Amino acid sequence: IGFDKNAHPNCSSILWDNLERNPEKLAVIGPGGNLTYRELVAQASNWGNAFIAAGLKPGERIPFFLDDTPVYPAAFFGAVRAGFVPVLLNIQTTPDTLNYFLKDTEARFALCEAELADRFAGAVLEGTTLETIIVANGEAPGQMQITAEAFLGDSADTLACAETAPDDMAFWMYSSGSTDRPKGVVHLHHDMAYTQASYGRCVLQIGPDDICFSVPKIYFAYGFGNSITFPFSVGATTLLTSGQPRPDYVLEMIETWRPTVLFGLPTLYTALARAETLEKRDLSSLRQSMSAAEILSEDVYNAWKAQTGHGPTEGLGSTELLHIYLSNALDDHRIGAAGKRVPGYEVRLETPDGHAAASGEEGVMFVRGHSSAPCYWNRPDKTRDTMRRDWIYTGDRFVEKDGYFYFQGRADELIKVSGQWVWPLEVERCLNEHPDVHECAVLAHELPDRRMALRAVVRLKNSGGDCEEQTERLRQYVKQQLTPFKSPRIFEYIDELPKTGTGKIDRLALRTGA
Ligand code: 3SK
Repeated sequence: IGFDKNAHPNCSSILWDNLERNPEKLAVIGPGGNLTYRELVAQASNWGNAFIAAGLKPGERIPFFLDDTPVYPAAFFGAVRAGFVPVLLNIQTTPDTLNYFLKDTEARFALCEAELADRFAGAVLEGTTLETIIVANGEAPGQMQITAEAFLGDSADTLACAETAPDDMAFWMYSSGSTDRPKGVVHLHHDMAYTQASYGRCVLQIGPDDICFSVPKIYFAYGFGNSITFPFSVGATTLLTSGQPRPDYVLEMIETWRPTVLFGLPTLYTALARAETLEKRDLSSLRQSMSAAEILSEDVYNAWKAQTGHGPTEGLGSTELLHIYLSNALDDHRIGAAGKRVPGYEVRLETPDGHAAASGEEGVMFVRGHSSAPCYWNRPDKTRDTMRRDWIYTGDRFVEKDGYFYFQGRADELIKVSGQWVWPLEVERCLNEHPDVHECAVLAHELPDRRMALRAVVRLKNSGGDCEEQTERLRQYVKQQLTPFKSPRIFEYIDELPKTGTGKIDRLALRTGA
């Protein structure tokens, strides 16, 4: 892909380059306000200067506990240009984990959304080094809190770039494991530009006239690329919206702001495809839609295509690689596949005995590319497990056919039922094809005699009716489509499956009943 790492000593150039290229163009639009590139650079400079004036040291971390408003890119680019390290936190974090993040980052300054400012109190602050909480988009009533306006004061709206290098630490995100506490994923100054040179340029292909709308938030690596890296790299516009992305709200935002590219996850497309008002909505501004993280079901793909003229282009990435490394193409899509290798990334599948998997044979995926995080912060054990020389061990199992990769589940998710192994994903896919099922998750369930069984947690399209009959229908369906031992023993019905802050089904919450 012809990438020169040395041309990217500080990732703020992704924003600053627009000052010459198109200063009067809209960089950000949305309910939280519009900003031209000139205005956004000025605000980013205010933030960078204010952090310097507050006495932050080079490399010092600043946790961001922010929703998607113009403050996010302004404070992010100001911080990195001045040599500080934003830490992008999931705003749905529990108090206990927030306390852990604050301690892990050893931060003195944090930036938080006014609506969430009351979280920064009591046990959340215990044992941390926090001195100042800068509150954006509202009042700052709490202990140690100061409004963004007061913090920024009359700081200058030009900012010299700190002397950073391409391999210096630029920002962190946290990657959550299903059992362990989250790990701080360290990204370097050249990583954003690499995701643009690979996925951005080779797959996404947006241009300056595009308006990008990422429903997944900026704190999620996927949303970060969609809302910040890709639009700003080409002088396009990003639509930022805050609050819960309920389907009707998302549809209303599309009608109002007329984005050209939509980014979502399968859970979003499933909800949008089934929204009662969908057919009445004007979605004609959208010329492409992108999906990641999980595989879309065929009916949702087709429903979206029927409504917009295009199916969502699916890909798969990770926080460790910063963005997508497997993707379908805009004009060539295999339903059910995560896609092909994205140019700029090498991928390989390894069988359990350590050999390279042949085509059609299953293996665990390793990925290599110049946007990969070099380590997890302060976690040498986890770093050793995942960062193997310059390869990242993903823990995802795939089969490759004709260059397309088909996800088979996680390497650590196998469940033994009646002495035979079952991949929950296979059963979920089968149940999702049933016309009564909106979405579902299949989990391990330990019986009183210690044997394992399958438990399906199902959201039906229409609730009500006889539960036992419904269960029997679903049980028989799986038996016929797959094989009897793969049919879940236990069925539970639920109005809404819990989701993680990034929109994936929250298996941990389903497992622990949290
Ligand atoms: O889950 C994904 O597919 C993903 C995509 C882009 C960036 C980050 C992630 C986790």
